[in-house]
Amino acid sequence: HLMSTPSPTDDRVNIGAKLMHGEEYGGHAFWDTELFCLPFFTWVFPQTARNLVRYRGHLLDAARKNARDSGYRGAKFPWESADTGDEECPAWTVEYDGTCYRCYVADYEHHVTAAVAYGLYDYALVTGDEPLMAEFGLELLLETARFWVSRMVWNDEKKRYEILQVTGPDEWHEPGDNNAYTNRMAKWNIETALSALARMQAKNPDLAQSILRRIRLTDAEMAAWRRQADAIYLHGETSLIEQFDGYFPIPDAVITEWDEHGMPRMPAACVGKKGMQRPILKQADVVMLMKLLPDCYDEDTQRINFEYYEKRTLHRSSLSPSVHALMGARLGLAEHAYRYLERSAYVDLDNNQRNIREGLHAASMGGTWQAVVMGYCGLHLNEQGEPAFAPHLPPQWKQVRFHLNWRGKKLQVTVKDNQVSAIESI
Ligand code: IFM
Repeated sequence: HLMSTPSPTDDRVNIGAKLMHGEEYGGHAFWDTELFCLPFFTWVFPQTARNLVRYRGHLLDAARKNARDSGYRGAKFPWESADTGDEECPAWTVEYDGTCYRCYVADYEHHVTAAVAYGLYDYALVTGDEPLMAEFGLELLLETARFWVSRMVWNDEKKRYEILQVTGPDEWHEPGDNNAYTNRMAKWNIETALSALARMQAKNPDLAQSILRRIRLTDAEMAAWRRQADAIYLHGETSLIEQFDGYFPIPDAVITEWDEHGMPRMPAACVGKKGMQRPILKQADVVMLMKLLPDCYDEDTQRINFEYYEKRTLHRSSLSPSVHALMGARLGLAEHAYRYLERSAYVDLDNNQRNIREGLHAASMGGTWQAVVMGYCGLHLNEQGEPAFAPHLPPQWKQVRFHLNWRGKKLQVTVKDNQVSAIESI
């Protein structure tokens, strides 16, 4: 199903959240593409991945216009994207019972911009696609960084930069100040853009210079970026991380019951409460951050946050279980995390989100692949930038076999008894 919409020959198509199988979300592309689906293509079908990344490259000018229209600088990608790159997310939706609902996600969910940058950067890292970085990749990283710099405000009392009125991946707390995921990804975006620029300056100074001239980026502006990235508020990088300012004081409640599909039920104390009145999350937020930037958090911190937020996450978005499956496997909780893998893999077969009438779940499919290959089999890039594995197979699996495309070579990888072999295949 994942293969049904992106194309190895067409860089003007993307992956609708419901693939070709339903009308929900109008076929629009979300952050689902970069963070959930793209890794599968990057590692297995890099030509298709390249086209998915180029899709965003074509829409860089539209993203610059989106930023300007919202009063920011740089490039701000839309929450929902289609051919023009304009924001396609409706401000109002009509619900099944005929009532109208004011939808704020496009107003507050700015984290999609960091996701686009992350997907591109990860694709380039894995494939070594320098021509793409030269063509528009570096420019996209710099322009998205510029957006984040303009999105921050200085808090003079606390002597730090902040991002106010924003929603992270968990859409049930909308909006909050200093969402930990968004602030950290903004910092990542700025720092990554600057280090990618430094690498290009060392390798191809003329090209780097011409990109800087084209986007009128000066040393003085970049020095200010560095200061802002250093001074953005992060809720700490060790121990329990507060999802956003004011999350911890919300009267606490934890999940204690599950339905027949193993999906958590809303704690009784929270029934009838909404948004900021309850601590229950729709989907992984801090845990998602640790999945994306594992090197920024030590193992204890990852475990503490996984265990805390797991008890408060309802997984009402199909994007959520695969993140918990992957993180659980990485943290050595392979058996415990297996329930999340099942929820992700069977989302459409079991209809465990109860919305199959609206279409299949693309992000769940990409997330399931990542949970198996990157979580249970532990695929990652090692310090030399080569594929490496740290498997944690659950006891009920004897062996896992899958294919990768590593820089033009087709590899057949077998993980058995936690030993890995990779042979070139035709
Ligand atoms: O992008 C997701 C979002 O995170 C949760 N609601 C559905 C969107 C499309 O899948």
